[in-house]
Amino acid sequence: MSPEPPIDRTILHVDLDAFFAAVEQRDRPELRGKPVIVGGGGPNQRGVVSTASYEARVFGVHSAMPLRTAGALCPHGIFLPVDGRKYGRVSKEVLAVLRRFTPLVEPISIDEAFLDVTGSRKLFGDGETIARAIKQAVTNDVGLTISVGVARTKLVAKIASDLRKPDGLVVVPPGTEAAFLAPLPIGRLWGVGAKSAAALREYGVQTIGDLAALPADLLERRFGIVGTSLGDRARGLDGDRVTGEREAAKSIGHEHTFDVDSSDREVIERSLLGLSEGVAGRLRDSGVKASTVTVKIRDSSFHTITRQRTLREPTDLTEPIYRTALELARPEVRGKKIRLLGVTASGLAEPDQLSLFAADDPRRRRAVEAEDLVRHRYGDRAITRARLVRSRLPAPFERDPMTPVDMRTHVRAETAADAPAPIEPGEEPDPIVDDDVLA
Ligand code: DCP
Ligand code: MG
Repeated sequence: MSPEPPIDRTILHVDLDAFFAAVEQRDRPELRGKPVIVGGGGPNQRGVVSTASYEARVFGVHSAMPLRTAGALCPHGIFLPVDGRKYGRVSKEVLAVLRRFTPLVEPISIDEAFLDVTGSRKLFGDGETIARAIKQAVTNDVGLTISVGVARTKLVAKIASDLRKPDGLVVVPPGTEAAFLAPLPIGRLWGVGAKSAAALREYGVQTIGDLAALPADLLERRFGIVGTSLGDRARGLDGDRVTGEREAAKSIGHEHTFDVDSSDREVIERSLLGLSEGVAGRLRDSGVKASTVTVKIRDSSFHTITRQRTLREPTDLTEPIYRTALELARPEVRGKKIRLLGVTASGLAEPDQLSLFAADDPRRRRAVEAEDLVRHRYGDRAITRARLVRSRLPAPFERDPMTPVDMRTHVRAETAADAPAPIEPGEEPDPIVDDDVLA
């Protein structure tokens, strides 16, 4: 059962350079060549950096860093709020360019995608030629630069695209995967985070080459099936296929695990409110409305239930989501110690598919838009209803990773705001691409 991929496959991994910051620099020429930091209202605000232009990275600023730290490192930085809708639109434009080269485009976050161009080579030339053409087309048509990795496998292509950022192009010819990977630090391998790296260091493994050289049976004995797969990947073998377009997101959900299991009604209701607020905010950021609300309740014995209800009309506002979640949860939490609560909105549709969109009270909508502005500028915590103020809920709430609707999937776990919920017994691990397999 060798995972060796067919020798003639050509996979591209495309990743936009300093995406959010690059869009701002594109749209405001006066920002070009300047240290631009996207992620909040200013250097002394709460929240974290979403991304920094390469000019700002020179000062040590990077994604997921507290804005305050960024302000200290880069006092002349230009701090801008996150304009999620705009980046979403630009992301779609880039995908449209990519699809001119192959129908097999698999977006994996807001700014990266895999392409299988095997079938396009007759028409467009070899992998490198196609990569150059795509870079040119994205620059011409969208006004942004991308970095591209070309390889026989997704794993190697992804590592390659990251090696010469920005505006990079790295081609790994078939058969040279293992040699290409060997000198790289182990952390470059997909699925190897800090914990895995530490476990592997016990075996003297520093580089991917060290890992590839470990006997397969040792890896299997020590790490089970994950170990076998790690060994294969270290040799550049992975049979993972480009799956074409993923389905659009079907739901947006937030979950919260209590530090201490709680039966306190106030605590439970405040949590539901916070979760509903987070979900509604993301619906608005994504420009969709939801027609179904689901609550998930896990008690101290790990017994988990979900309850679902369809709304009378689709919404992207906190109140109807909260009200429904509360009604669904109330009878279920009574007399129990609650470990985890989740609120999920599904049945998503874009407003132009919904004749009811215009039915909102325009004043209410303006107020919500103002809230969103503050939330984007100062972080999710800035908007707190009176009831949430005294709560000690960690903010912002944990997200479902991997919802292509906002496609901030590979937002790394070090972003406190986006740390994936810990995997608990009886729960399927979430399909996070950057997850640490041995953690
Ligand atoms: N992002 C975020 N929070 C993070 C990481 C990323 O909000 N912790 C957002 C902002 C980025 C976008 O996702 O612009 C893409 O993430 P990348 O990791 O690809 O980072 P960039 O595209 O900004 O930079 P690079 O040139 O390193 O790809
Ligand atoms: Mg990027």
